[in-house]
Amino acid sequence: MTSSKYPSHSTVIAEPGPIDLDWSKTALVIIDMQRDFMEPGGFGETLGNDVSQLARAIKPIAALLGMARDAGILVIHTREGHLPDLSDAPVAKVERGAPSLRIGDPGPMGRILIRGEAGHDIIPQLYPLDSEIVIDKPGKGAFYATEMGDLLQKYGIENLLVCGVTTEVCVNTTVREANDRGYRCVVVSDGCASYFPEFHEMGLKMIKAQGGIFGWVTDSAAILQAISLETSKATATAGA
Ligand code: TIU
Repeated sequence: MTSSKYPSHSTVIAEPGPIDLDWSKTALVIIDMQRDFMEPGGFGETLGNDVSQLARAIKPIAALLGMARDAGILVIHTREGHLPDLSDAPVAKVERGAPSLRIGDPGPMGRILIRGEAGHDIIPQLYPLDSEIVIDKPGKGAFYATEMGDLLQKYGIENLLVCGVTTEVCVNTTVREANDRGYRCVVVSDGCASYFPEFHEMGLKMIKAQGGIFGWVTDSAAILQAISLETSKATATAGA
C-alpha cells in the first residue's frame, strides 16, 4: 500500500466466512487473461470452446485492477504458454485431445500458446503496466516451474486475491498450489469464468466447501466495498 487514502486492512465478506486482509501482505493475481483463451482463433477455441463465455470476467477484473493500482496493492499477471521450441511443453500436453490446431501450430494470432505470439499476450483491457509482474508459466498452476513462490516471499505476501480464467482449470490449480504453500486464497467469483458455466459454479463450490478447504470465495463488489467502507470510516475518524 503506497496510498494513505486506503486502509491498511479490511474485512471482506466472503464464504465460508469473512476474512481480514492486510493489504500490504495481499497480491491481486490475474490468471491467464490472454487472447489465446479469450478471443476467437486462439488455444481455447481450437479446443472446441465457445470463447464468448469468458468475456463476463473482464469488467470485474478491470475494477479490481484499477483499485489495486490506485491503492498500491501488488499486482501479478500470469500467462500460460510455451517456448518457441516447445522444450517446456510435455508431449502428453501437446498431443492431448483432438484440437483443430495443436500447441505450436500457426493460427490467426500466431503460433498457438507460444510466448511472444499475439495470441499469448494479455487482452488490451487488462494490459499490465511496465511496473507490474508478469509470470510466464508452462503449466496450469502459477507455481509449477515459475518464480511465483520466490516473488511472493520477496514481497512478504500472505494472501492472494485470485481471478482470471478458467475457473476450474488454471484458477483452481493455482489456488490448490497456493493453499498447500500456506497462502490464504480469496477467489473472486465474478472475476473468474469458464467455457462451462456449470464447471464455474462447481469450481467455486469446491474451494469454499468444508469450511473453506482451499480458500474463500467472494465477489468484486465485496472487495471494493470493504476497501471503501474502511476508507470512509478512516475519513470520518480523521474528521472527528
Ligand atoms: N482449457 C481451459 O479451460 N483452460 C486452460 O487450458 N488454461 C487455463 O485455464 N488458463
